[in-house]
Amino acid sequence: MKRSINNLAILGGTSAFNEPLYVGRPNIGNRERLFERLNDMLDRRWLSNNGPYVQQFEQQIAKMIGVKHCIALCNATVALEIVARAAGVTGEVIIPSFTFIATAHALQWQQITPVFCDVDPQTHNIDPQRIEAMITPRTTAIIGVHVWGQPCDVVALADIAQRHGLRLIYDAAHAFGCAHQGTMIGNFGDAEVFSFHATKFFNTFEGGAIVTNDDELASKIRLMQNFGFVNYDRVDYIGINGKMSEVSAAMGLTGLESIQEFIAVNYRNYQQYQCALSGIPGLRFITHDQAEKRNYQYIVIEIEQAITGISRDQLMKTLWAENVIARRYFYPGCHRMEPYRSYFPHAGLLLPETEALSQRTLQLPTGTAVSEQDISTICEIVQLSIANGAQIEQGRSG
Ligand code: T4K
Repeated sequence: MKRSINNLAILGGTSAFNEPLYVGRPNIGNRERLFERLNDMLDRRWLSNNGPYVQQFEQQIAKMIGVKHCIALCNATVALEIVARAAGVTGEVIIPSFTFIATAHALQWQQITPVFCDVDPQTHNIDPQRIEAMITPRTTAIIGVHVWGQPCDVVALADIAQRHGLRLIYDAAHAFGCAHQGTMIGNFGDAEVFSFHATKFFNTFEGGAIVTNDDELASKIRLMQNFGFVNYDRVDYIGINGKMSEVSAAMGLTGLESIQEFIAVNYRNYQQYQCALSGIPGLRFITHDQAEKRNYQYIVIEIEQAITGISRDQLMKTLWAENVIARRYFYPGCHRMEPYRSYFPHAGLLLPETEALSQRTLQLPTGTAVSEQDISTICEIVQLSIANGAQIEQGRSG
């Protein structure tokens, strides 16, 4: 229990947790089912290259999303690269800077220039009103990112893409299992990309998928992820090795059997955090539309130092001292990381909301590895830190 500021570890008290509590601890499904699958896989000696588990996994995801094609891949970063190439994307692509660096790197890795667009401070997603000013003759696509699983303004983005003849792709790394007005994420734009990395609420160790309703795009992607091979002796495109392994698909099939349970735990945690942290002046708790399907995999708060007296970074240090490894995704914004900061040293001038947002957001631990008691303690630390913000900033206990 942290009832007094003197108990805070940053001011000399004992850490609230003996072991670190992480953002993104993997959810693990039924181990016996996983081991059964792995045994079958070893018995049949089919470990990769479009094996039976990958095929089942793709079919189950396509069914769950209600989409025509799902191509399972080794991770979402390679998936973004493949989809960009398959969709004929070149030149410049408009993306938010408030995203994981992989969105930008996937483009730059192929000599495509990411052009950073500002975000809507309410939703944290790319602001459609700012996109058109960034379109140049070299622009070939927009990549929207459904940050924290909140869908982008898909109608406005589709309208801009259509009017300017641009490809529209979504980085849906955070949005597996989410929906927009009843339609599952995965059905928007030309294609959408999911991440099944270990830290996502649903994981395949490493993994990702491209989903699309476009037959031609799907068949190109399928060839490209396997070096471009049409058959043993014929290659039609420059391809890469983007394949998902059978081990990953076995984990995925097992995780799919528990996915509702993972979401239910995340939802319960979300409600507990919301209850404890809403109504605190200067703290904004990012809420989700509960009428829509959401995965609740990120607990996100914003800290307004002018009101709380404590900065986001000081609150993060205070939590780390307690062994709560809160994160500040996506600080400082892609445009402030290399190589982009050297390429576009003044990009920040066009990104005021991104710059401000990346100074005030913080993510707290959730998922099946975090207990109700853990969350109570984390919330107590946050409440206590904000109630004594100015003193903690000064390193004093009063
Ligand atoms: N687009 C977006 C919008 C994304 O957010 C991401 C990935 C991508 C694209 C690319 O997807 P992938 O190519 O990865 O499929 C993590 C993840 O590595 C990354 O996948 C994720 N987004 C990003 C938001 O977060 P970091 O920088 O937090 O570091 P990481 O993965 O080392 O681990 C974070 C914490 O999780 C660790 O401190 C401990 C804990 N952890 C991690 C692993 C891997 C565990 O407890 N167990 C584990 O097995 O990036």
